[in-house]
Order: sequence, then structure tokens, then C-alpha cells
Amino acid sequence: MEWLRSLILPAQGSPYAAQVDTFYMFLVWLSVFFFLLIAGVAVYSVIRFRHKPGDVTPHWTHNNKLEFAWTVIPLAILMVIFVWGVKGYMEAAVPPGDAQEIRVTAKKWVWQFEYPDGTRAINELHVQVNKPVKFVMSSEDVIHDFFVVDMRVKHDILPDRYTEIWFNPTVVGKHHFECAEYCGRGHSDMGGTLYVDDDASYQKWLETGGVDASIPLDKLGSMLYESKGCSSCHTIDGSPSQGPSWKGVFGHPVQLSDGRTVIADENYIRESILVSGAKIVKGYDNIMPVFQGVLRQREVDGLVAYIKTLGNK
Ligand code: HEC
Ligand SMILES: [Cu+2]
Repeated sequence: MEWLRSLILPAQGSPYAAQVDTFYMFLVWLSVFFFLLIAGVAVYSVIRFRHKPGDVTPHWTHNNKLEFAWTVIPLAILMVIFVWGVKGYMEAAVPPGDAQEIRVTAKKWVWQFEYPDGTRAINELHVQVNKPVKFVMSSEDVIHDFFVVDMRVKHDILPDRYTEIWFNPTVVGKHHFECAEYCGRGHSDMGGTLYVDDDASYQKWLETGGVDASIPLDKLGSMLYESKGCSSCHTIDGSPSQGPSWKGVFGHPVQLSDGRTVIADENYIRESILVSGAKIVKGYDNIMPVFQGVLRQREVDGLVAYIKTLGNK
């Protein structure tokens, strides 16, 4: 039966995922069984009791035995499904006491993660293998939904309120997570990668943010453009998006919403990245997240260097 599971369900990343799948496959086979049973009886009856000349349909009002059977048997089956489902629900709802905590902030259209030691990241989630981890989540705008497919956990994220989920990652490697609540134009960009790291690579990630120090700055910037979610609002080819395109910005005048015009030099770019509300570009709303404390110094340098390379195009 494993072949069917792996055909219709994604990979399993935690013991809980395996439990969910077992339950799900039970429901699938139960449905297959009753489909065959009911369709079989129906087809059989059509053939066996086909109308023949002279037949008279007998008058039936009810059949106690039959009605008792089709009430009690489904009730018993539904109770099994109910109890099994509640057990799984409870397990998903109550994180173990020693779970490590990660703060999740959802915002049109990026995921922000904050670790206990203050490390922050965008659209990129690192957890330690075999260490249960709990997510305390809230939204800065509309309703989003954190769906970690391989862990089979999924929960709405609301503004002005915390919701929680947890899982115990047991499979080292890359997994996918995404927003599962339609949240506007950039909804389909609102995804990211979950890395389940062994202990050594998790420590290394906390120290360096996973960035190889030998990568040249502008190359680093172009990688961050994708991985930090800038690409969901900024284009590099001049076409319009939620935010201004980066093409031809550097070194050129920028009109601000308060009527001033400034030249986009390194400091302007830096400030626009770190404190997006400081100077707002004319014609745009200040929907950009604040990256102060999120990006490391070298990452900001990299982004500035990258935007510079797009300046004269
Ligand atoms: C949610 C959408 C969004 C995301 C994500 C986003 N930005 Fe922005 N950004 C905007 C908007 C809108 C503006 C214009 C309004 C303003 O200045 O705040 C802007 C302005 C800017 C500017 C000034 C551009 C100009 O033409 O003067 C820079 C530089 C910038 N963003 C860099 C970044 C970087 C780097 C990232 C990723 C680390 C990023 N942005 C992520 C929406 C976004
Ligand atoms: Cu969303």
C-alpha cells in the first residue's frame, strides 16, 4: 500500500506526518471499500431485478434489520474516525515542553523568522534535526496561513493574535513551506525553504546566516534579491511591481512622496532597505518590511552593490 501513499501524498518529514498519512490512507481505503460495495450492489440489482413482463413491485414500508444495520455500522465507523481524528488534533495542538521557539511574522508577501538568539531570516527557515520546534505566529496585515507540507502541519496566521504550531523534524534536507490562505497579488510568491540541519550545520547557520564569506558582494546581493523576498516586490528589468524597479535607480534622482527629490546614492539605498518608511518613493505605499536587524551588515553591503550594478542599465 506504500506505493499508493507515495503516489498521492508528499514526502514525510516527521513522525506526525506518518501518522497523518496512515489515517488519511485509512479514509481512502474505507472510501474505496464502500464505493465498490455500494456500486457493486447497485449494478448487481439492476441486472438481477430487471423488469420482466408481468412483474408487480411488492409493497415495502420498512425493514427493521436493514435500517438498524445501516445506522449502527456507519455510526461505529464514524466514531473510530472521530476518536482517531481528535487524538491527532490534540497531538498537533500541544507542543512538547522542551520545544525550541521560533517567532513567525507573516506580511504581504514574505515570511519573517526570529530565533531565540535574535537571529532573523526571511523566507528561509532552519531547524535542528530531531529537536521539536514550536512556531509562535502573527500577521502584520491580512490573514495568512503557514503550511509546512512535509510535516503535515498548517495553521492560519491572524493579525493582533498569536497562533501556534509545532513539529519534530526527523528528515535532514530541504522541505517546502508556503502560504495557504489567499492574501492578495503576491500570494503565490509567498513560499520558502525549510532546511532541516544536522547539529553542526545548524550552529554554523546561526553564526554566519549560511552565507559563504568568499562570495563577491554584488553576487551575494543578487542571491539575496531572491532569497530575502525582494523579488516579490521589486523587478530588475524596469517593469512595474508592488515596489519600484531597481533598474536605473542608483545614481539617479528619486521623487519622494513628500515632494522632495533626492539622488539615490549608497546611503539612500541603505536607508531604504533598513528603514523603509524613512523616505517613501512617490506613487508607492510604504508596504515594504523593515529590514533593520534582519539583514547582516555584509548582506546590506551586498544588496547595495547589486543595486549599483543595475543603476546604469
Ligand atoms: C512587500 C513588498 C516589498 C518587499 C518584500 C521589499 N520591498 Fe523594497 N520597496 C517596496 C516599496 C513599495 C517601495 C517604495 C516605497 C518606499 O520607499 O517605502 C520600496 C522601496 C525600496 C527601495 C528604494 C527604491 C527607490 O526606487 O528609491 C529600495 C532600495 C528597496 N526597496 C530595497 C529592497 C530590498 C533590498 C528588499 C529585500 C531585502 C526589498 N526592498 C523588499 C516594497 C518592498
Ligand atoms: Cu499569505
